[in-house]
Amino acid sequence: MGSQTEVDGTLFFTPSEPESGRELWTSDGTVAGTVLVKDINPGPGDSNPTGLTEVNGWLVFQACEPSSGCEVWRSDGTADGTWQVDDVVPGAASSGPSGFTQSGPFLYFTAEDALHGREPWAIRFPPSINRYLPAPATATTTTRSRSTS
Ligand SMILES: [Ca+2]
Ligand SMILES: [Ca+2]
Repeated sequence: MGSQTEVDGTLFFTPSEPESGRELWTSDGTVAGTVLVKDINPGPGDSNPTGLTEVNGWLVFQACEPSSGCEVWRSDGTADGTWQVDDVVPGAASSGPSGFTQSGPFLYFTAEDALHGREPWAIRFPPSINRYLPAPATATTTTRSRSTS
């Protein structure tokens, strides 16, 4: 079980394995090309990726890990290219993002925080730039605002 989607001919799916738990995998259709992208929640705990959605040639999804909870992640199919887009509810609490859609420079989704409840959010993405930036840079190169529409 788990969700799956295809981005540029690459299949992403979320099997559960004893060593890594339920994590993001990718496959090009061959056995050798079927690999764990990243053990987002290190060890046997699940990151349980859900809501796998193609947005401008990369994958956006929700994943969970202990330090930040369940938040927005993206992947280009490599470990280095898989990182958390934003910790919408800072720290271990989860925003539970879902319903990812892309419109213009924005990624839209719904997320929940204590102040607003579940509401629409938008993150500005210049994908042609972000796609190739190393992970630590994302915190300073993405800006976030609540959707007003
Ligand atoms: Ca894991
Ligand atoms: Ca969080």
